[in-house]
Amino acid sequence: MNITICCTDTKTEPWVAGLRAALPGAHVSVWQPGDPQADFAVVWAPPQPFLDEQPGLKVLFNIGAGVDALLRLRLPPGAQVVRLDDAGMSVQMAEYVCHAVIRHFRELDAYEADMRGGRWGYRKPRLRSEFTVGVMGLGVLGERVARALAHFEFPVLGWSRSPKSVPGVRAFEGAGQFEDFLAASRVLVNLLPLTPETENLLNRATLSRLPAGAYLINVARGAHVVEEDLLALVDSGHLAGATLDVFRTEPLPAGHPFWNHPRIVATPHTSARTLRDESIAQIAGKIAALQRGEPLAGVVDRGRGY
Ligand code: NDP
Ligand code: OXD
Repeated sequence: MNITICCTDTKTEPWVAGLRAALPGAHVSVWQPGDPQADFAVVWAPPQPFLDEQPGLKVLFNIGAGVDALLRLRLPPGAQVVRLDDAGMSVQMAEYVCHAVIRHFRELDAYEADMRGGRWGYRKPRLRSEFTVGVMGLGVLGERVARALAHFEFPVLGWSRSPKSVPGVRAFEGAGQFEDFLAASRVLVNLLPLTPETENLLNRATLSRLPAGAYLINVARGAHVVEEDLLALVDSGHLAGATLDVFRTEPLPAGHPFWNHPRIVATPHTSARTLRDESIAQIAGKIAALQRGEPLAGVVDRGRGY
């Protein structure tokens, strides 16, 4: 069995070593132009010539949860695309989102500014019952985030394409229930995949449906949000602010208004990182399952886009 690795912006040697250790019978190498055909590929943002030279690939293992960038390429027609299925990401995402929600709810940013300014002062406690958090996307990451928020006793809503039942979460589904979901969400968390249906979904019209003073947390993809519309709504006061981990252009360009905006917290696409050891174990486990003829979890539906 041949496994080729083609991951942009990734130190590949540890992946080679890890996969060799996990699958001792496999030939594992980093792709070079002209290499022989491989059975499986481990990829992140591969260049198109790699895919064109490897038409016989059976499976492309994407070392991330989101496959939007991969699906924009011309893929080997018979290859399955398999995304990382949690592999240590959902707990990171739950930490990040709960931190952002609690920081906003408890006004910790204002307390930090007070302490830096030498001011000792209390704010009136906010009512948790008025801080309904709406989670867009109830998949591997969204469901974990929604459950974690429910542990803190926030009222939690979830929105997905198909009906979902998650304990402690009021579920909304499909385009028909989107406006009601937005209208009830004082904090909106985006954990949708980026697809033709979800691109630019957070725009002036949809963000205006949120209650006055609402807060946005975007941890999915920058292209879900029309950035000028978000800025205009924050500047007008309709939105209290935003925590953004992802941007239309990454790295965030110098001079972009998000860098220094007083009501926007920005982080460099780091809310849930790919963990190498967990990912290698998952990929090796899936290859072994395939060899035994078992079905795989995390296979992407190319038509649906996630
Ligand atoms: P999943 O594919 O497991 O879940 C996607 C969820 O979105 C599902 O609940 C799905 O509904 C819902 N959904 C998809 N399309 C629509 C639609 N048109 N309308 C309503 N709901 C929709 O994805 P993950 O939870 O694993 O990951 C989500 C995204 O998070 C990734 O695609 C990636 O972009 C981003 N991400 C960001 C990271 C970061 O560091 N910032 C790290 C990892 C991921 P249904 O259940 O009905 O199918
Ligand atoms: C992912 C990401 O999709 O890191 O895994 O954004």
